[in-house]
Amino acid sequence: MTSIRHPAHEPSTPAVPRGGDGAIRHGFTSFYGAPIVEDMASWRADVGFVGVPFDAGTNDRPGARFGPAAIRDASARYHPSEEWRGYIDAERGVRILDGVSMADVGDVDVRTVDLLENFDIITDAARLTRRGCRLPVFVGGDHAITFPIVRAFDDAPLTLIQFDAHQDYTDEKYGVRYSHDNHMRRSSELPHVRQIVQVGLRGVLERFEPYDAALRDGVIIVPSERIVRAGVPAAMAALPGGRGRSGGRAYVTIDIDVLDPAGAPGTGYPEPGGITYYQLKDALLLVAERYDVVGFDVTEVDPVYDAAAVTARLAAKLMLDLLGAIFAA
Ligand SMILES: [Mn+2]
Repeated sequence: MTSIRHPAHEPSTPAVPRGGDGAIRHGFTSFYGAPIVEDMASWRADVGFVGVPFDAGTNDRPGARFGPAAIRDASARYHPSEEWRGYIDAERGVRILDGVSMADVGDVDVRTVDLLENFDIITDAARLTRRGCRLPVFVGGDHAITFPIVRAFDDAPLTLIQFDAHQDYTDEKYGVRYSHDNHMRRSSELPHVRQIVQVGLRGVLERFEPYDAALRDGVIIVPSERIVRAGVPAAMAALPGGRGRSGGRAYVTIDIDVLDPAGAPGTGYPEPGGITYYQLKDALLLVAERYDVVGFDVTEVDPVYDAAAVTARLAAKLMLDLLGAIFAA
């Protein structure tokens, strides 16, 4: 009987228990198979992933709390082999993330407590994560999480760039001020948020106040249809900043519903229309070229409404695309 054995008996992933090289790997998933952080005081990595399994800010269809688990699972087949030498972007013929180290920090310790108490926990988790890595990546969760995350980036001014079908700029509705429909307005009130850019807006708005307020506040709006009709470079010409990242620091927040729900059905608020995966990828790469991206999040992936896990897989791929552009030489 012949035994089939890996020639060098090398581990297929760094997620291996001590002594298990080449024979045993961890059965639990981490983002992209990245090593799991075991000591918050001593870890260091270029990229730190943290899940935010929170959807108490959703006002219609819940389930985004399962987003981190679904995206971890979907990302497992994207783990880089060959000693973390990154990947080859097969479409552009370039190597990405070569030598860039990644770690999975874990999930924010969301609890059955008051909404604002959970926000404080999320902000604390974001600050802790920032300490160990150059670029933290937050995986939601509903979009309400972006405000407590952005709060943790208060050491210097930044531009907040949002990809979303919806503005999420409502000040207050029925006394609610902190849902996934309010977070951009709350972030706009933070002194370190100097400019807001909203990409992908579409649909109809029943209330005029949020839209008018955004215009009054100098928010730059790039509607979805402009991207579809004019193309990404022309539509994104409205953004300040140019090559060489002269736009300064930016935090990027991606609501997966910016995409056409035909291609990304797994989300709580599907909105007809929207952009394609390639258009979003191009727009993200353009942002990474013009700005110094200091962190980003992906929100509103909801496996409860997903079909064949395509939305989670898409999110996992987009995160790699954006990381590749951020760490491009
Ligand atoms: Mn949103």
